Formats: sequence, C-alpha cells, structure tokens
Amino acid sequence: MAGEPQADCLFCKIVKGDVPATVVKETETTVAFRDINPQAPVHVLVIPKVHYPDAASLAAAEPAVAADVLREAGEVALQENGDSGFRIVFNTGAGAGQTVFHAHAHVLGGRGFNWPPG
Ligand code: IU
Repeated sequence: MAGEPQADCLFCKIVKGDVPATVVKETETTVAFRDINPQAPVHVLVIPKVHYPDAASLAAAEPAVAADVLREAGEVALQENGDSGFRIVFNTGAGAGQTVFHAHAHVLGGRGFNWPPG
C-alpha cells in the first residue's frame, strides 16, 4: 500500500530504529538526522516516516506530510544554524543525483552556496 514501509529501504530502517542515525529532531510524521557524508557544516536530512520514493510523489499523495517535512526543514535549520540562511534541496530522480529513493529534504547551511547549483 502507498506509504507503507519497504523492507529494502535504508531510510525506512532508520525510521524503525533498525539502522542507527544521529537524529537531531523527530515529530509524529518526520525524522531529521545528520547526513553521513556532509556537504556543508550543517547537513541534515528531513524524511517523512511514510515511504514515498521522492518528494513529488509524497506531496501528491500526502500533502500534509510534505508540508511537515518543509516546516521541519526550517525548524532544523534554525536549530542547527541560527538565522543565517540555509538551502533546501530535493534531488528527484537518478538523473538529478537522487541515490536513496525515500523522500528526503537536504538542509544545508553554515557556508555560502553558488547559483546556479552544480
Ligand atoms: P540523495 O539526494 O538521494 O543523493 O541523498 C541521499 C543522501 O543520503 C546522501 O547525501 C547520503 O550521504 C545520505 N546517506 C546517509 O545519510 N546515510 C546513509 O546510510 C546513506 C546515505 I546509504
């Protein structure tokens, strides 16, 4: 069923507690944890507890949970980096660099960022 945990999904295992992660914030619908390969001084992933392969499919099926992910991205950025600005990235599809197919927001901060992105 849509949104159900997937046995072979790493982020579903983090939600369940079967794979360890450095969790910085958790709500009823989301978990935020440090990326194991940080690309900035602050690099946290915010994921929904429900399983959807990417942010767009999450938003289409469960818009309230997608809004929770966005809200938590802002709250985690404030918690980890104060009000000095941050970037939220949703890599969507392998062609855009997505490697883990459970929706997640990258929250990046603590340094400057270029535009256009690489
Ligand atoms: P992507 O947008 O799907 O490429 O992002 C996946 C991220 O998940 C990437 O930044 C990895 O470093 C990160 N990650 C992690 O934090 N813990 C893990 O066990 C694995 C990947 I595998």
